[in-house]
Amino acid sequence: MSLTLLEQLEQTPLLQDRLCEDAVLLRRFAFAEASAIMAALNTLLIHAPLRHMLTASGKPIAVAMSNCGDYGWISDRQGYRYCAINPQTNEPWPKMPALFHEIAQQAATQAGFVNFSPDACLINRYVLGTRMSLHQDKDEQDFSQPIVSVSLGMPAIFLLGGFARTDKTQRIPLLHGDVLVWGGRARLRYHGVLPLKNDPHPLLGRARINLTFRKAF
Ligand code: MD3
Ligand code: FE
Repeated sequence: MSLTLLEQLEQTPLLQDRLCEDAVLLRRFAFAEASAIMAALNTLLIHAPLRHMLTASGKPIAVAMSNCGDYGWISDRQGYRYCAINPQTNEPWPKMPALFHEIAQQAATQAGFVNFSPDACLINRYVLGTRMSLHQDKDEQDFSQPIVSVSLGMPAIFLLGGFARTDKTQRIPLLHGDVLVWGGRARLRYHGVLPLKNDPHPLLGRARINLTFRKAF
């Protein structure tokens, strides 16, 4: 019996992959905690529902988003920024579950970034066809702090670029439970996600969730 590349990756145990200087892919790092993460997520999303925020030009963002933690990343006609209040509910964002903080901190440590204490967790939901175009994450105060991302549900092809938008990109499949850590020299690399293909996941169905942990301030 032969397996597809994705099936082979699915069966790969914990594997650490250096993507470029200061970027580490921890395959399956959050796999065992995935159902606990989803349970905590479903509860907090009741209080801060996923929605399509608007860009400064007034267009809705394709990825549905929410946040937990002390600060949340928001976009509206005024632009992008971190905010302690959810403008949709006028309430603070739900508390970051201890499990989330723990996984992010352990992943950062594993990748060589000790004492990472994220104050913001952006929750991204992708459905069929949803993509995220190439961008840099530069709304945080201190670029010496890493970013940790946790992928759940349907697989996605992640685009890893360089320091200019037009630099050539590498394609990296991200699977359920995979964790990425970006710091140091990789922190301001361009990156994005190709349109999601139909490959329903047993736990999440036709959706992909990505959590990004940051220190906003
Ligand atoms: C590389 N999210 O929310 S996670 C984002 O899959 C974002 O939802 C994507 O890009 C997603 O901003 C990609 C991987 C990631 C996150 C942050 C990075 C890669 C990064 C910061 C710098 C360089
Ligand atoms: Fe990003």
